[in-house]
Amino acid sequence: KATTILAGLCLLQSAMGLIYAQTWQNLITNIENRQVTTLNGMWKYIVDPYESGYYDYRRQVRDQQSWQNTAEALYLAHKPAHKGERVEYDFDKSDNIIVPGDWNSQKEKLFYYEGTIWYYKKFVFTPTPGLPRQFFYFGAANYESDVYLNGKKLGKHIGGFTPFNFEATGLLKEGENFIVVKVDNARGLEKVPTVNTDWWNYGGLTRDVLLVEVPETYIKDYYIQLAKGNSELIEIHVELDGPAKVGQVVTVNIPDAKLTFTGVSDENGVVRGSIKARKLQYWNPGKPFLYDVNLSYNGHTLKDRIGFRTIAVKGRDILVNGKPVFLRGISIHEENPLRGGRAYSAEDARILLGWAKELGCNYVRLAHYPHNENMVRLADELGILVWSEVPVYWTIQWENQETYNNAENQLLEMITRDKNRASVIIWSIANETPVSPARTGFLKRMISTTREADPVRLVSAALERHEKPGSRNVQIIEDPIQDYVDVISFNQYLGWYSGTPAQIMDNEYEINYDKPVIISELGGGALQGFHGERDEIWTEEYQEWLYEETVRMIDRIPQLRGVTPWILADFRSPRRLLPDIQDGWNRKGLISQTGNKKKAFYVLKKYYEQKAKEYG
Ligand code: GCB
Repeated sequence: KATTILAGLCLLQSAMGLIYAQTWQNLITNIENRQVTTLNGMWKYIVDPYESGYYDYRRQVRDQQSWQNTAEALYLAHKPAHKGERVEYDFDKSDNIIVPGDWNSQKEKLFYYEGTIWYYKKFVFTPTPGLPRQFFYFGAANYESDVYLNGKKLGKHIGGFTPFNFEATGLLKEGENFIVVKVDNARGLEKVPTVNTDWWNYGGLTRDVLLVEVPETYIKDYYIQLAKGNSELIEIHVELDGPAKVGQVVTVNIPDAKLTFTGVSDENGVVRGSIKARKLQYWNPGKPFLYDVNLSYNGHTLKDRIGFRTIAVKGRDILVNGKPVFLRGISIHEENPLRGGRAYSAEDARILLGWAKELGCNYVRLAHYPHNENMVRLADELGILVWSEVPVYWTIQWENQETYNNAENQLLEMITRDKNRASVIIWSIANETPVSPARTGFLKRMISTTREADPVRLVSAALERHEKPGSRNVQIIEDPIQDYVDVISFNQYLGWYSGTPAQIMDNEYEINYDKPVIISELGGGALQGFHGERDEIWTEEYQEWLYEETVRMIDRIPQLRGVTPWILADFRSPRRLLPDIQDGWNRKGLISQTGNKKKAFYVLKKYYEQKAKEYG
């Protein structure tokens, strides 16, 4: 009997683990076109490094106990009822912080802080007639979030760069309510990413916080994209959620293409089908076209703007709408160097993608985690192709099942949010991971999950190059994962982490795959404004020379179909310790933290002008 109970407990535990880990299943998409009330703006916050608002002195989680200690459980936001009552916190007397935004760049004393901060906001809720269900939606919060409404727990989310939502129907009161969010950005070996990265661990409610109102049964998510390898067939998949989700009529209308689709939902609330579309105007890089799309159900309409294009690999070519492209790219971190801190706004996205356009890019690598939705929405508008990645970076715990569940959930949250964006063509499942059987097994599972979730887009991973044994200058690409991806990608720092720019041209690549190749990183550091001879490291001249030699050398790789040098702009990293040069910044940017272009910027720009001509 004891074993059955134990088994039952284990099941329960893993079921709870699943609830936490699989938040992607609840994700509401196309948030910007829904009925939302913003909770952005001023919030109160309490720094709680020992998490005493969360754990009691026996380290029991307070919100899992039947009796809640009003004096210490911060999420209750309790106020003393009489002058003798002990309450050991007070949100009203605490400092303010702006949401969205990381805490590190807003508060000097929190610059290096890693741990728990409690966010608190009071707001007035007035129900909207006809929209009886409410959800709290978070664009992202780094890294772990526990959300409480009026003292009641709504849920927990893990992962710092993907959206999530929790239902609040029945718990919101007409009039005043309060929401408390515990955000913890402590790093951990088992987390995704793990303790070791090369970027700043910005903590907090880093993206929008919104209250979303929807009908009782509503369109939760959908997929409206060209079928694989077919430029004349639009595949449609719409998911309803709610008590009446079965047997409902859903319409998808694309007025400018004169197309209408009508379908009836199955026992899971899903409508599946396709429409022939003979005279579509396609979305192309540099020449984007977006159609207005209206999804209707039971008198409610949800709007989106969707581009249609095919994406495929044929031999060594990457084909967009059947035409070979060269991906003139740049890697980008989600950071606004001018302001310092995480990028979060549409304005930030305009600055970053504006710089990429100036450089002559038709493509960007959004490293090393999913960026905010503004970025991909703007890429759709501007006609810039996108590589989108999950933070499976360096040395994740490959043998830990929880780590896998977490990585997979982040992957599925990314795909769920962005699967209708024409700009996104490649899902990347990892960056620079050390080859081992456990790691290869982990990544293979990630690849099959990606293909199941999105059968159309390409899959890749930023892997590594190696020196061919017995040779000093032959670089080989040898990784069992390359057999499973559509595009061979690797990072290479010849002339920086190995050798000098003078030696770059001595190298040759031997790539034994008949697939397109993208170099996902290359580059070197320079302090903008620091000048000297080209062989003096950290000067703009050194970086310029490194770029000149690198583009010459890689241009000899016959399968080369794209490159995303590292990186658009200098970004903060705690690993970068050299005084007067780095001062906590990775200096591989082509643009400085003050927005000034370094000399190497123009080398790459020139290379891209040549590539644009070659590919017409
Ligand atoms: C890499 C990593 C990237 C680092 C970069 C560097 O290979 O993928 O995250 O920032 O090198 O600057 O060393």
